[in-house]
Amino acid sequence: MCSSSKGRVWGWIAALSVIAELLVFTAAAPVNVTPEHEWNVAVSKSCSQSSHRSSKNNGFCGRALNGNKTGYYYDEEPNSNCQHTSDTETTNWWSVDLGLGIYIHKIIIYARVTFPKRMENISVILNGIEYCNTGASEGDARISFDSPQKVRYIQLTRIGQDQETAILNFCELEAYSCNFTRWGESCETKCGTGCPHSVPSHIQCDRITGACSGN
Ligand SMILES: [Ca+2]
Repeated sequence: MCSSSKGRVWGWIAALSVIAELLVFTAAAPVNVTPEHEWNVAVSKSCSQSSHRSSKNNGFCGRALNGNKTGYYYDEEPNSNCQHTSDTETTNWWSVDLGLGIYIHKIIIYARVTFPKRMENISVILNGIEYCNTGASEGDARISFDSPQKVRYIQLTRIGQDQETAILNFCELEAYSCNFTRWGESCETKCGTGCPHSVPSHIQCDRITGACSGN
C-alpha cells in the first residue's frame, strides 16, 4: 500500500519507479502531526477524471472532495459521497488541483465500503511523477511522508483488464498540511503574530521557513 509502513508488498513496476522514495522511506519515520494542528487542504478543490458513471447516481469527481468520507455510493442525491469512473474503460484516472504548491505531510484515500478491492493497484502520482502504488492492499490507503512534500497536483490512475480491476471508485481523498497558525515539519511551531490570516490562510505562514506571506 502507499504508505511509509515497512514490509508491504509492492508491484515490481511500481517498486522500480519509486525506488528513490523507498530508500528515503527507510531512512526516517513519517511526519507525525497532532490532529488539531493540521487540516485537509484538498476539500472542495478543483478536480477532473477520465470518465464518470452515467447511471446509478453518476460518480462525479468532486464527490471525493466533498468533505464526507462516508464510504457509501448509493446515498440520495446530491449527497452521494463517492466518485466512480465508467464501467467500460480499462484505463481510468482522477485528479485534484490544490491550486498552488502546498507542503503536505499525509494523504488518506477512503475506500467504498462495499468494494474495498477497488483500492488495489492504484498509482498515486504527485506533480506528474508516480510516488507509490497501492499494490495488493485493499481498503483505505494512507501515504505518510518522511518530510513534507510540495504538491499541487495529485492524480490517481488505475489500469486493469476488466471493469473490476480498472474502475476508480473511492469516497474521499484528504491531503493534510499544517493549519494556518502552524509551521514546521510536524506543525510544531506557531506562526508569528504578524502573519495575516486571510484566504487561502494555509499559505499565510510558510511551512518550511515560518515566514509570513507577503512579508
Ligand atoms: Ca466524499
